[in-house]
Amino acid sequence: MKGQLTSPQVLCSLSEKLAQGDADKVMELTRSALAMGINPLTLLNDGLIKGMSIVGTKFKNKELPITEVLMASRAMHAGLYILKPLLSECNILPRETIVVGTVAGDLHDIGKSLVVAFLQGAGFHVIDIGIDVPPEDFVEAVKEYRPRVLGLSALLTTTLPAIGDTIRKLEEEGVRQNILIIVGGGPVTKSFARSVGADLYAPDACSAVEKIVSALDG
Ligand code: B1M
Repeated sequence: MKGQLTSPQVLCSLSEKLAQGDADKVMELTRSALAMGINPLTLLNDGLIKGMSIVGTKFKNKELPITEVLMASRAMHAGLYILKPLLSECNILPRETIVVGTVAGDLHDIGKSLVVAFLQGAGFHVIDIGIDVPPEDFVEAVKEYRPRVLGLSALLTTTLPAIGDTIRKLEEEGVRQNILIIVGGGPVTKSFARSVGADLYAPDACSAVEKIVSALDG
């Protein structure tokens, strides 16, 4: 039938358009797929999340510039905007909650936002608490949102100590033990992560998803 896509073709097209950062097309295809009777969870997993994982792999292999990753993230949000109410109606809850922020004194946002986009792309419920976040605010966020994972980002050598300060504050306030802490950002290394008592370290946004998924599933 001319012009009519089958369900697998719509899903394939959806992940392709998402990877290309075409938000309008993603919205259109999401609506058509729903009209065809495709289940919202199938659309999320086999359309949006699949598209974002293609982007993640290309970005990791340095085959895709940041600008295009951010466009893909925008397209992901466009699709999620339509799907979210339907997913919550079906009681389909996202994966674990993750709180992410850039530590005190640090205004760098882009890397952290990519981490957030990829985590959302992998189906996590992510609460981005922003930049220049003091240890007390991380503690408050952990108390309020009760995340399974906390992500700390730092881009400056001078703000690295704030990662350690934050972890100490979480310990002092008795909210450290039930969360996995992942750290990352330019000057952060695996040995630094270990030295401040973080559970996980990721050098890039895509590895952050892989590390978290394997720590939670493993
Ligand atoms: Co700034 N800056 N900056 N800056 N800046 C750097 C980081 C710097 C390396 C530039 C340089 O000198 N070559 C340098 C830091 C040197 C150091 O300390 N080692 C630097 C400096 C010195 C400064 C200022 C002090 C400059 C000044 O005022 N004299 C100042 C500090 C302000 C502050 O924070 N208090 C400053 C300011 C700024 C701007 C505001 C102008 C702007 C930020 C705008 C914004 O974010 N909205 C800015 C920018 C853009 C940069 C560069 C050019 C780009 C950073 C970036 O977005 N990279 C940067 C130089 C560079 O990196 N080439 C630089 C792209 C991004 C995708 O990568 O953030 O590394 P990145 O994130 C990666 C990984 O690190 C990892 O995944 C991401 C994606 O794969 N990752 C995580 C990050 N967080 C993670 C968390 C995780 C896991 C992985 O788990 C939770």
